[in-house]
Amino acid sequence: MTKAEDVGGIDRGRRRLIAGAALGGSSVLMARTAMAQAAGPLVPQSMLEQGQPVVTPPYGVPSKFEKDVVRRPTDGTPTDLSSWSFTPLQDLHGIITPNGLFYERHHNGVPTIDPDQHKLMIHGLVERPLVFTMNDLMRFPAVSVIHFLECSGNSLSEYGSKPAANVQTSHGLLSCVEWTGVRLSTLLDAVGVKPEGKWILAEGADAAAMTRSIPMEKALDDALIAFGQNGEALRPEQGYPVRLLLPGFEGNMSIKWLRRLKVGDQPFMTREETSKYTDLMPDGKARQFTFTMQAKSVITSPAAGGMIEGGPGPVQISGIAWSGAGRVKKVDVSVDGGRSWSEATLDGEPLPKALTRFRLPWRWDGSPTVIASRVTDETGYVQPTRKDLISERGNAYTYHYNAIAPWKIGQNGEVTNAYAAGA
Ligand SMILES: Nc1nc2c(c(=O)[nH]1)N[C@H]1C(S)=C(S)[C@@H](COP(=O)(O)O)O[C@H]1N2
Ligand SMILES: [Mo]
Repeated sequence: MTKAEDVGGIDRGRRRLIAGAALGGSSVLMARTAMAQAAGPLVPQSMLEQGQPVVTPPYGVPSKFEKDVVRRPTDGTPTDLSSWSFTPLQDLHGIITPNGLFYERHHNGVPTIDPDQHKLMIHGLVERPLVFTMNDLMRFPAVSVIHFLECSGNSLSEYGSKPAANVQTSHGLLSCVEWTGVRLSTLLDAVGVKPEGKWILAEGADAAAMTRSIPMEKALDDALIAFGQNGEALRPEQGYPVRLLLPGFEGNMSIKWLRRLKVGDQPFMTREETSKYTDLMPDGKARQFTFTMQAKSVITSPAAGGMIEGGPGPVQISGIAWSGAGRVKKVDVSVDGGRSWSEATLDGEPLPKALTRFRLPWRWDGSPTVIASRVTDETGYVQPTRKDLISERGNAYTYHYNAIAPWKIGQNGEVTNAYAAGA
């Protein structure tokens, strides 16, 4: 067939469609029903009935068949005000977390803030203390960047004797979105930091009034005053209308509902810093200001809490890797309990301080085994085993767990956390 005839064919088809539409939608459906009956039972019901019109609903939601793909709360806190919920990593595909599935960690609930009333003050050791409205902030040059956010308490269950039953609760205090905002360095330029200004106190406008001390070096590097999340405004849970984002640092420092930045000459030693976000070492010393989230990876499919459906055969192993220190360099995957490792394929060029998706096709022969992933980042740091991590840090440690996560595959295809299974 020549190209001209080809185009003619499409044209003829389109004319027929237009004629059908002129007769009205119902006669098109009737004609199709007759065709469908002639064609036999393979024609799905969805071709025989009218679909939903546009803007049903005005703000789109996932298919009703995806109703189980949701954040799940922890069962570990007595109140849902100071609590957290986990991202369903096992159900996600690439590196971006949909906004409705972003993990949550609130110390005193989610405040309701009118963006027209909200203000951000920058004061302390600066030449010109300033108060910015949201409108003021929007007039500065902005950037959009993809970064993960991980709570330093992510995977803390894996230190103890009761490791999590599924990957959502073992690794789900982790999300990754495209953030939009103004570089903090741009705003610091506007206020003029005095030479003795070395630390910044960041304060949230929630009932917890959360505060953390931010080193000036980070503030001038890639810190972001973020108001956008995956192309739309921040969700209330993520700090609407504006939050601090410190790429690669422990989630706690990315203060939500940001209302104040105060420049000082030393760390402010807030409550978070003197008690909770300090790591106790085996020698009794405390590791304070452990800001950077070290490299970590996890297989999300097949993963603990799931199943290999349909028995032995090809299985696409897939997971995520990330590093607060920069880019992922490589990910190795073992399908024999760590005896041998093969390099996984990475989806495109890894982005700094963002999730990287890795994949490895595998043929499961149906016998029980243990699968695991191990990341190496661009600094050369290699993700440790749990044994090595614990022998270095001891058991009093609660935060910054980043060891290799081994998943056990049973004869029936059931996938369980190998630590929970005693491996
Ligand atoms: N104002 C304020 N900022 C906050 C918190 C909070 O409770 N209040 N929680 C912190 C903690 S511990 C984490 S891990 C992240 C969680 O951000 P997310 O809820 O958007 O996932 O926000 C941090 N910033
Ligand atoms: Mo956190």
